Amino acid sequence: MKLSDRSPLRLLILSLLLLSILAGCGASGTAPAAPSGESAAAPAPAAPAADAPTSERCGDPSKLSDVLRFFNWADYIDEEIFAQFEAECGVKVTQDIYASNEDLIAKLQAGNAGYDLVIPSDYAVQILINASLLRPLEMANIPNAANIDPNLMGMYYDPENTYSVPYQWGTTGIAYNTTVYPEAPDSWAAIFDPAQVCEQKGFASMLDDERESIGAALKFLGYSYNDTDADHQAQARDLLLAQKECLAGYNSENYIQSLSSEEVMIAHAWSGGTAQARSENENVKFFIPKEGGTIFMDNMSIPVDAPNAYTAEIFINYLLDPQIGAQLSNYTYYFTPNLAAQALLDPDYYALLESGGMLVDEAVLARLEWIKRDDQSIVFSDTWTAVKAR
Ligand code: SPD
Repeated sequence: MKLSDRSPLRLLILSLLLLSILAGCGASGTAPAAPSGESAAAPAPAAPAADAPTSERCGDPSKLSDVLRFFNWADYIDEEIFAQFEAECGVKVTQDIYASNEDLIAKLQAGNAGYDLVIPSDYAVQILINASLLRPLEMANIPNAANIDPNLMGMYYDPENTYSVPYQWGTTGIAYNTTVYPEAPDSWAAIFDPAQVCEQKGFASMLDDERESIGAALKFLGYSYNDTDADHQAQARDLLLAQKECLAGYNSENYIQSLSSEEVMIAHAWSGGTAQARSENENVKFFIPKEGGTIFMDNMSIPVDAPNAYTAEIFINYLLDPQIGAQLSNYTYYFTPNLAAQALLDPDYYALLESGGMLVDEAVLARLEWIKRDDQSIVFSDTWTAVKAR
């Protein structure tokens, strides 16, 4: 059976996978009650002006701001959605880009960033909650949260979804160009073994992301992505320093373009980004190394000092609409947590992921690990500073 078929069996397999993922993530398994769908307990709005938005998807127009400031990862939304939201609700969305969770966390820690909506990954949600940097979501303003797969609510990092709702999920592994690798590689050795990576000197890149890149080195060495042992961190540092001699660079923001233009032939990469490159260049494929890769859930959250929290909740609700949710994943090629959107994905969405090696079956799932934080995780920053400094 082709996984690209929209058969009940495929949907069952995906559901089972999601249940396994949930178990791996330590979710509570108790999804919060579905939102009521009622509008916010606010005074009845005055009659709208002639040019005011009338769509139900815009909430209470009298409470919307003119502008919404969105802080997001690169290539992680179809910008047409901004134009559609502006046409429908009269709110202009502006977007700035960050390269890693650590960059996002630093920006919010500095204060007064002015952002209304951010997209932290699983462990970063936990860090931001612990630092009191997120604002509780008013779920009455987000009735489309009922479209989210209940198995993906209540994850370990925010058990009641007080501060976050899922946006997109995916995996981290290696992207490669089949013209250089007619035999698909299967190990991190392709990018960490000096003999192999230096054969592609100047044509290989790593993600500019301390938890992902140090974690990948740790995994190649036989350790966990989350290993903070000083000796293991030193081994990972030395491996990354040796590899650095032969890299084109660290790149989280342009690796998609570098892969599709063939400036880079092998890259540490995220699944959806690699699929975006494959949609431009069919020589680009992806694999999860036999030693293991990561799985992640990225989430929508509102900073505690967001100037326009209500508008952010209305935009979150808009993104969770079935049609908009499908438009989002048709563009990003990441997996949607929106059950109502899944049936609306383009016919070639799963076909591209399947032929490109991005689908997650049970064998792949067994090799995936969540990046997590604990009180020792600061050592990753020290190791990363040592790697980047040289
Ligand atoms: N281009 C968007 C990439 C989003 C990746 N976020 C996940 C990071 C997991 N560590």
